[in-house]
Amino acid sequence: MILPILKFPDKRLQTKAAKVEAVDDNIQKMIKNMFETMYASDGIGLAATQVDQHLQIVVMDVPDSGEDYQFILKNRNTENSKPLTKKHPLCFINPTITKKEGKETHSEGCLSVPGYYAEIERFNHIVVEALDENGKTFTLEAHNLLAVCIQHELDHLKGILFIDYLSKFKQKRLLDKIKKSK
Ligand code: QAP
Ligand code: CO
Repeated sequence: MILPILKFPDKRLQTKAAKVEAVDDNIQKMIKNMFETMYASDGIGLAATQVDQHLQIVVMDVPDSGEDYQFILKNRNTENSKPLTKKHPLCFINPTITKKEGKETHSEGCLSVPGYYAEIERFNHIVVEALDENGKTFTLEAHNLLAVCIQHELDHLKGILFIDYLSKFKQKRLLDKIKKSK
């Protein structure tokens, strides 16, 4: 089931998500719907907050970056029919970042702010601890776009949008543009 995505400046995007108490059937159904919604909108990450469910759940599927792309090209003969990106569906429940290193700026977008992109400073290397879709604890070391995406999605669970990091001037310009287009 594809769920409607809240769009900025909807105030519900500022809600702080509650911890998931138990990864039960209902939670697993919600995760399935979130993946469906993310893929249907060509997204690489989606937080439960964005579909008006204020629980600490994030789904993600970040296409491979530079090195993996080279790996696929090297194996061209055997992997000819495969697309240049591999599917890496990841689900984070009750996530916490335990290590962050190396600041860099990346271009970010958001399904809740369609058509708008901005350069945001984030950590380039992180370690995140979370539960997976079966309620099992895992620890993941992430770099580059995947690390950026995790930070972006965890912000959603705290009610923070990437545009909150922009100057008041840029925020007002964006708001004016959205109001005009309505
Ligand atoms: C967060 O965002 C992210 O404007 C995930 O018209 C994005 O999936 C983190 C999207 C980039 C780091 C870098 C945005 C789709 C998807 C749009 C998304 C749009 C259609 C955004
Ligand atoms: Co977003």
